[in-house]
Amino acid sequence: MNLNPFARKEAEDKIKMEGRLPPGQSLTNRFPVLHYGSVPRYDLAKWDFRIFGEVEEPVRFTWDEFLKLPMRKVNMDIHCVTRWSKFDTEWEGVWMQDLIDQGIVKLKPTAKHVIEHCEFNFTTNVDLAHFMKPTTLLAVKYDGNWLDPDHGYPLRVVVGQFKENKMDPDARYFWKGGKWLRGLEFSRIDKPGFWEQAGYHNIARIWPEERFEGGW
Ligand SMILES: Nc1nc2c(c(=O)[nH]1)N[C@H]1C(S)=C(S)[C@@H](COP(=O)(O)O)O[C@H]1N2
Ligand SMILES: [Mo]
Repeated sequence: MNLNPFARKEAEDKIKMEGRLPPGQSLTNRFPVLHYGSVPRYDLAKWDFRIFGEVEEPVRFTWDEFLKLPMRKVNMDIHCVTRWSKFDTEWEGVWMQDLIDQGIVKLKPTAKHVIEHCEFNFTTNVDLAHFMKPTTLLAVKYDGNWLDPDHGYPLRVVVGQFKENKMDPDARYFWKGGKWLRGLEFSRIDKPGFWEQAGYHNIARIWPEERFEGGW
């Protein structure tokens, strides 16, 4: 931890010069915790994860089975609608496209939206095209360690953007990544989730500041 009071600002200025600081955001070196409700505790022997909806065959994974899926490491910038951004974060997990390429999941052509189903009936929704991007990961590790309970242990979705693809017009705010993920529903129709129903923007692109529906 750098204790120089100007260090945060200096780091932010550097990121800004690189064109990586979206409008209305500021850099944090911390990792804030944000969610509604309480943090679930798990017995991983009883945990499972399901993929259902517009798929040829619904699939269910135990924790051991999930860990045998192909894993990738990705480095991304993440941007929270509450105006903090965190740069060069490293995640490890499953990229949906790998499951499709390996025939583990077969989508029906009618699949157009993805609903992330989390513990306590929390959901969030993303269009299929965005969900399939390499910037959307089903993450089990952050910074080389298993996720903290607060940050979604044992599995969460992460949405971010690659620094090489700065100002990615399609990048989404971090709330589109559900913590404590238990299922993915591929759907014909869109189903606005918890924050979306509370007034947050349904699409939630960062660069045009799609924070709230109606732009308030
Ligand atoms: N299950 C669940 N996932 C959630 C939320 C939530 O309330 N419940 N909040 C979202 C919001 S608003 C944000 S900003 C991020 C925060 O992730 P973090 O706590 O790891 O920073 O998680 C998202 N995922
Ligand atoms: Mo958030």
